[in-house]
Amino acid sequence: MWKAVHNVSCIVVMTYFMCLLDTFISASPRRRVTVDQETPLEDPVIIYSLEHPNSTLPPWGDVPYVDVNPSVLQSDLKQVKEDLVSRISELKEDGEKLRTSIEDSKGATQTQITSLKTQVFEKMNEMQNEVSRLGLTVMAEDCQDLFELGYNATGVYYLQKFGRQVHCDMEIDSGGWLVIQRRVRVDPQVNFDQSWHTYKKGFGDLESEFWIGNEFLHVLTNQKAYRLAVDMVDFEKGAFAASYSSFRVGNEASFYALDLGEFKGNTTDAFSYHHGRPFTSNDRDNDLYGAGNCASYFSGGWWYENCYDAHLNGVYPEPPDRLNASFITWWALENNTRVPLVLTSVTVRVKPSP
Ligand SMILES: *[C@@H]1O[C@H](CO)[C@@H](O)[C@H](O)[C@H]1NC(C)=O
Ligand SMILES: *[C@@H]1O[C@H](CO)[C@@H](O)[C@H](O)[C@H]1NC(C)=O
Ligand SMILES: *[C@@H]1O[C@H](CO)[C@@H](O)[C@H](O)[C@H]1NC(C)=O
Ligand SMILES: *[C@@H]1O[C@H](CO)[C@@H](O)[C@H](O)[C@H]1NC(C)=O
Ligand SMILES: *[C@@H]1O[C@H](CO)[C@@H](O)[C@H](O)[C@H]1NC(C)=O
Ligand SMILES: [Ca+2]
Repeated sequence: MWKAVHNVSCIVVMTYFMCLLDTFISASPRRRVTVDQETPLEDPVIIYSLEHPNSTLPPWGDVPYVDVNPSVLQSDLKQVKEDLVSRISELKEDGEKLRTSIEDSKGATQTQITSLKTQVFEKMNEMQNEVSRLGLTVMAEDCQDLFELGYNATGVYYLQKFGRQVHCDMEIDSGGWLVIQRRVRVDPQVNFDQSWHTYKKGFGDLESEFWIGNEFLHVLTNQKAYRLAVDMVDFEKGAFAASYSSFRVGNEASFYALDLGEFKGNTTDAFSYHHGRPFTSNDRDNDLYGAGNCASYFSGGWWYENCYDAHLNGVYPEPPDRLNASFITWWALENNTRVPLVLTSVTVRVKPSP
């Protein structure tokens, strides 16, 4: 009897699962989804092999971005979908038989029937929740997706789509923020005077100071529209905030060119000076400074022009002063005079545009 009841609930759950598959196929040709063709289609839960955020985390920095051949993925999903269609029509027949046999059963009391109905609905809800959770886990593209799944703790998560870890801030400004750069006082400080290759792949420690990596920035900010926020603390003047309505990083052929939207904040719009600029590192001079390389001159890779108004990858100011132009700096205005903010704390974070 229970098997039959279970099958009825499967009809509903399978139909729901079909919708999820439709979403994958129409909206997401580039997702990294592991399809297990060998597994019998009894239970939608095992069609995808999933990694829990806590499971064997690959070492930070060494994991290459995994690109998926969209046509292979599409055809795998088509096969799964066809199998599901035939499985669902089988289940519909089973369900019809069950309905007939329940109508025919003379012995069942009203209480027994009510209890049976309750069980069916409970099972349905349970499985729908599970399928919905799995669907979204497979699709998680950033911290906002994880946040919507109920992961509400700030910390390091594994994003299966990219085969890498990210640091998510789930508290500030409604949560769902993916941190792309952070500067804090640690011992020893992370060295931000790095090569093109190191900036490309990212470096540092996701729990303290890091640069997330230019290649990841490019891929991330081209999967959907993002906005950017910068939290900073000057060593004497306290906290300031800057945000930009959009943020996108070009591919390596463009030297990871920076595309910034409109500024908001309680400091000056220093970052816009770098809008449209390619990235420069100590071994790749793409800046507009004729006499040398800004990254070598001021230390740290950045979207330099000639050279900077914002310089968040500079040397950690220890001890801080306002005279050393290699320090982490954001040029502000005070009484119409340009003043460098010298920063002892910076967080740069992104979140999908509303
Ligand atoms: C995940 O890892 C964190 C930190 O190591 C731990 O506190 C937590 O209990 C783990 N959660 C699960 C579900 O394993
Ligand atoms: C985070 O999620 C847990 C478990 O779902 C919940 O108990 C808790 O209230 C949530 N915390 C916040 C701040 O929303
Ligand atoms: C700027 O805004 C941030 C974030 O709201 C706030 O913490 C900070 O105190 C503000 N600073 C000034 C100088 O108003
Ligand atoms: C600025 O700071 C860096 C790192 O501490 C140091 O190497 C450099 O000599 C300083 N420059 C000046 C002009 O003080
Ligand atoms: C700006 O003006 C205020 C008020 O007159 C003064 O306290 C402050 O020192 C000035 N700041 C600068 C950088 O001159
Ligand atoms: Ca130059």
